Amino acid sequence: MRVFRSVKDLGNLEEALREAAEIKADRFKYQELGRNKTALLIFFNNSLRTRLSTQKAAMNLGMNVIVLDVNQGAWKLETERGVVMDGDKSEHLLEAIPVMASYCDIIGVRSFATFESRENDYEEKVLEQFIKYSGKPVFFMESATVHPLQSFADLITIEEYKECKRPKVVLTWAPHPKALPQAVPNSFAEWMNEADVDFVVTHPEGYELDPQFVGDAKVEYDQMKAFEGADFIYAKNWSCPGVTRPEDYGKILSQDMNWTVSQRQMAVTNNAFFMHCLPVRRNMIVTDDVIESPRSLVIPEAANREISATVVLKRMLEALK
Ligand code: AN0
Ligand code: CP
Repeated sequence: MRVFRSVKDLGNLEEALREAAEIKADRFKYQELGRNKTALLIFFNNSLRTRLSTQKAAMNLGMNVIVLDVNQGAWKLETERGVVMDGDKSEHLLEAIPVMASYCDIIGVRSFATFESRENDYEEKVLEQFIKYSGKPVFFMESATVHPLQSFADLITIEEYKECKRPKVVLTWAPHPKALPQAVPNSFAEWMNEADVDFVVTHPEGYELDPQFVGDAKVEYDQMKAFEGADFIYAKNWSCPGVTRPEDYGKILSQDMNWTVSQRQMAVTNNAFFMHCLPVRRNMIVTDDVIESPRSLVIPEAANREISATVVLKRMLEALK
């Protein structure tokens, strides 16, 4: 695997899930694979889980790890070609990428949507430059539009906890005070479309996800209806994807607290498990009692980030040979 951004990069999904289970049973099984190999993890944005779980995954495989917070201590990077660099940015990505690549074997990048332009974000301008100019395998640690390590961990978690063969999984929008990217719901929808689940998305009007990710998944605008009989509730806020009205891209269209996941909605589910990628704002996205309930999976879900990252790095190391 040279690039990891999509569910399709894993090939056969059942096989990938079997590999995840194998690694979870013995996470040091491939400790020799990463000997004298270096992973460079580059963060343009904050992180708790991705930073720690990916470092742990690399260590499971015997790799060395370098972590760089671009905005803390490194030179500020220009990402657009052709600009006169007379502002606060001292270095261009076009030099920085090959330099960084010269010190490592595999590169992970976190670079969120900026919301400055829907086109730039959805063309993945930053990540595409890393792929093009690094000459190294690149994995996405949440880009402008996708968060595949999260969705893989989410799918592993659903596999572990499901109580029937084909569970009903509901992705629900929930309110948040700040405009958040669409990367997590985009990827979650993309991965659920490939998984053996009955997948439903619910959100207020105007929050329609990009068709390349949501495909022909069922969209139900009535949240209570969507929750009926659900086995898994996956909550997340996202800002306007700008599908129907491009001028609204990245805007907050609703802060309706009726969408906060509480016992009121959970009561109509099939005793559903609650999931969220974290970090989560309590009593905006989900009430204290739901996130603290015995059916809340947020902690094992986050723990599975180590597993998804170990599988991905293992496959990238195998492709280096
Ligand atoms: C980010 C987001 O919503 O994409 C990261 C989630 C993993 N969340 C925040 O910025 C709060
Ligand atoms: N879920 C997730 O990616 O968390 P971080 O932003 O803390 O890495």
